[in-house]
Amino acid sequence: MNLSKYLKVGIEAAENASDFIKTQNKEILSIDFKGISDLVTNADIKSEQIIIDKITKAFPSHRFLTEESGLISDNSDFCWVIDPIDGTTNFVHGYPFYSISISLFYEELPVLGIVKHISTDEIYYATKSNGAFCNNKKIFVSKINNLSKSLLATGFGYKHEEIWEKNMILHKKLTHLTQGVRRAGSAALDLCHVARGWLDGYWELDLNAWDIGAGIIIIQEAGGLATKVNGDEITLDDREILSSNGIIHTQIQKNLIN
Ligand code: LIP
Repeated sequence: MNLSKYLKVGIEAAENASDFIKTQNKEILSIDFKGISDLVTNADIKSEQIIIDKITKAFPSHRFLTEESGLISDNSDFCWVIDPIDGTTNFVHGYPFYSISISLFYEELPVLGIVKHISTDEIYYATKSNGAFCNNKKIFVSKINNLSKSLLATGFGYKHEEIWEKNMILHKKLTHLTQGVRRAGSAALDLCHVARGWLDGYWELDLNAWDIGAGIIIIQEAGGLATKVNGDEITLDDREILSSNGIIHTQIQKNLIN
């Protein structure tokens, strides 16, 4: 399947939304709460509309799964999975680690992923079997082969319940076994940093498809692995992810499971 026309429109949509988000700042934002610390702003809503309008104009029959609107239409093999601002809490505070994540799934499998790091103007993208890129430069995962020499990342959902408590314990355990575990607050960017070899692995246990859709294929095309914690293939319905350079995948996995 030639994916270049989908990539072109996807990148234009991400850049249009990014240009809009750059005009927004905490002084003018209207902020709402989806949960105690789960924020949504007018910028999340507007960014999502800019992306959906751009893609729908080019591919009117395609369906969408988005953070702010959920599932839009259901009769196409093509599904665009969108997080209009991944790392909204960071964005609201002006902490420069938030992104736009756009992915395309064909028959439930990822074929294209785009992540725009707005504050650094870096755009990551990958299409099936064509490799992964950052600003048009090919990227590859690291070659670290031992957990004790690795730098990892993780994240925590908004519900401070059983899974949150469990991952706090795993964060401490893996911090002890590695050179450190970062928690920066945008799953999409954490996955891209594994893809470019800045991190050697990233896991999270309470996530949504739109947080990880693009990062999954960007890591796979950069030579890494992205699976469920038990190693099974990850699908849009899964709410957890374990990603790595592939070499230390089982070393991380066995410490997350046991
Ligand atoms: C965020 C993720 C992050 C996770 C946060 C939140 P959002 O997505 O990117 O990894 O730890 O809890 O889910 O809500 O900013 O789109």
